[in-house]
Amino acid sequence: MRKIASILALVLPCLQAASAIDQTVRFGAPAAHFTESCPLGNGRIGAMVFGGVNEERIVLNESGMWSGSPQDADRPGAAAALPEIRRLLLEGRNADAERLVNDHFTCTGRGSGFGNGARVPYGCYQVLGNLRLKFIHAGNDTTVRQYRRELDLSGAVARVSYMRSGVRYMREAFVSAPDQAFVFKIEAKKRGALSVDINLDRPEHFQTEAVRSDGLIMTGQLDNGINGKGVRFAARLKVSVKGGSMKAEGGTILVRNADQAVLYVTAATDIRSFAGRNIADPAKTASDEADAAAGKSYSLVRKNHISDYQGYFNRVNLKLGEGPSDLSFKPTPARLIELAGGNADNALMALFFDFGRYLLISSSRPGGFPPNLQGIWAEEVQTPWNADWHLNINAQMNYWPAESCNLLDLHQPMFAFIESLVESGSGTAVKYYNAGGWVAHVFSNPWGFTSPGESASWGATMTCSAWLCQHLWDHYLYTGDREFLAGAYPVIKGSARFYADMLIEEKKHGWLVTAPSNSPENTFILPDGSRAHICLGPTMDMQLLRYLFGACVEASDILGLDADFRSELSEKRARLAPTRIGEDGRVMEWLEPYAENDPYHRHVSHLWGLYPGSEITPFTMPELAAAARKTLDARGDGGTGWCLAHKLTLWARLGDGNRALQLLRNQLKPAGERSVINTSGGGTYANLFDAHPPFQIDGNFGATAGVAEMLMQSAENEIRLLPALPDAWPGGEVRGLRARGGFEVDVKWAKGKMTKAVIRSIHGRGVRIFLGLKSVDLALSPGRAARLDGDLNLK
Ligand code: FUC
Repeated sequence: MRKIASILALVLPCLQAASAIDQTVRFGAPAAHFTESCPLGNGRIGAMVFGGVNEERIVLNESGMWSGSPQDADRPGAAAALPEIRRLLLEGRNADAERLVNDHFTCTGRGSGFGNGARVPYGCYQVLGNLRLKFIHAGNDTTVRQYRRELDLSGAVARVSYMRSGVRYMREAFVSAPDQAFVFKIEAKKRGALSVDINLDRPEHFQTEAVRSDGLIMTGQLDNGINGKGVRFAARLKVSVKGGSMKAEGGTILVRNADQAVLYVTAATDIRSFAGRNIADPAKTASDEADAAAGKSYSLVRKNHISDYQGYFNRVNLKLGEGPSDLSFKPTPARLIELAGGNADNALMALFFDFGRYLLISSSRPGGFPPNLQGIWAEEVQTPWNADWHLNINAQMNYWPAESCNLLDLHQPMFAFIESLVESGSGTAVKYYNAGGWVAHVFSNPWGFTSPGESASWGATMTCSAWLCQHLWDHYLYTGDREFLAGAYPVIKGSARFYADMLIEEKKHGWLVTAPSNSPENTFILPDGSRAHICLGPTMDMQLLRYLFGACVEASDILGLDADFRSELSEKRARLAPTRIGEDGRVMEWLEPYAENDPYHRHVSHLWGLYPGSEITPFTMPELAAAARKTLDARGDGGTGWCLAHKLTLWARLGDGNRALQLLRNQLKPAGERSVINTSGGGTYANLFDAHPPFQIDGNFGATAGVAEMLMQSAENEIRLLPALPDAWPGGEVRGLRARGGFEVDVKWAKGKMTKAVIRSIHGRGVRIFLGLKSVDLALSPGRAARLDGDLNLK
């Protein structure tokens, strides 16, 4: 290892701009299903473009479209059952303990409606509505020629074009963040050839009225689960035409013989957001915003949208192989099918990586809600699992690429959400565990739900709040932002307080363990053959608490606060049950060597410490890393979309690029139209949405994070370049990834070997760079950069 004391080079530019890469999702036909349509979004307003020739349907979304209302779902008297539940667990009577948990330690009332919460206080995220356009085409020839539909990720614009009766028709759509509007331009390339009827509707609870001759307003109120008086919403359409005429008839806008029409759709709800937007009169807000957007020229609104979006998207650039291949111009669904058939299409993998970044920019903007199970895109009223925030991996996975893919500022909605749980979570902590601090269990909503779920088998995981706190500490590791840390510290401390209070000592080793708990959704077999879930100190809990206590100790030290609590946590941290290897050579999922009921279970929770945690690495803990490999081999390479993405990140952390690529390939398998819940059929839909199935967005984000982990990994003082490069990616380059410690990293490689790298310091200083077994120490001042060659020599 060579030591370099200081580097005087001025900040170097990124590696040369990658030669043109194709970043377009293409289709040769209109969408027949939601999962074939093109998603657009500005973090709050979402739109799915189907691109039908005679009838266009745009599914509209607004992130505040939540039914339900605040509820107290904490079960009275739960804490009274706690001593007995714990006694039974300490005696190894898990099945008896589980019965008590089911009877006394779950949520009360209607809970989450067992995942069907649309009409109970838990509520569900749901569709805003449909913008429907019925075209009256001129001419008698009904044949449609040259149909194309595409989603251009480089500018976040969707387009449709076709010829009919000798006339070219073109549509262009985007959702602007600067103008808070969905904007849709429709043109006929022949004068007067555009005639269309325009409507706004939704499945229930709405009315649509015309506003003058050029607009519509749809208003309504969602069910709050009590008396029907839930969130009020409005969607406002304003149309401007060139040529021809326009009038309103009933609830429809009729455009006749025009050359062009531009539609602006705005939307608002009066839901109380975690930060920022609190709207008193949704109809007024939506109308004001529609007037403001429509008052500007289309080209200006479009230009501002593209520059806002590219401010995020262009921070990172990935090229796998040479420029656009012939394949790039094929419809994406066909490329998915050919990839599954064994075709090499690295550009499709790069496109999938970009798609995850695109989705985060489109569904997570400061001041808004974090993306839910479906991001912001839903077509139903009762969405699967309420399209809520599931906290035993899913909501967290949505933010896995936020820091490494240089979208750090888009992590904010997650932080605001976490903070929103503290108040109700403090009540839940006392009422169930007689503990201080705050806790959240398996799922939550905008109404502050923190109680356990309805069933012990999945609802009793109580380290979900510790997992959430990882996002706060990790953001600090990336940014070094002390002010942020000072703001986040009370939340981290409150979480650590809860666990420090609720841990108990198990008998065999005197380790501190959580109780009652479960290892997310997995079932084990007890010695008498019975099945159970409830246990003491599952491995995931212990790994999470080592992370949380460690983070809290460091944070309190940095901020110079709470010395006594720091010692308490350090002491308790050292007594947490360790991650152990079982007789079968695998990482133990539970404290006891139980057999799992389903050896292929999708949750690989006991490898949390490998990813997204950091306690297991092949460099510091080779035995555990080897046990993690065995664990993954035994679990197999199948599962839901998010499960495949998790396994991809795990193999990347183990440094096995070929296996990581295998998981990515598995995830890219075409999922067809399947939308029925299935726990082993993961894949990718025609529009590149991740398939649980059904559509669930976490896998998209997890895969993007996984690809980033294949190319670069970082810990507090180290950066690993190309740690898991598969043989099938012999050449390429990535620019702009972010590393913990405050660095930006570009890497270029050819014939499977790194050829150069640039490390730019944002605020970082000392860092050790690894390339395989070689390493070099850099000392950089903020604003400076180092350029390295393929042998880690400074250039
Ligand atoms: C978790 C998973 C399920 C599903 C649900 C939304 O609980 O176990 O597979 O993703 O969240």
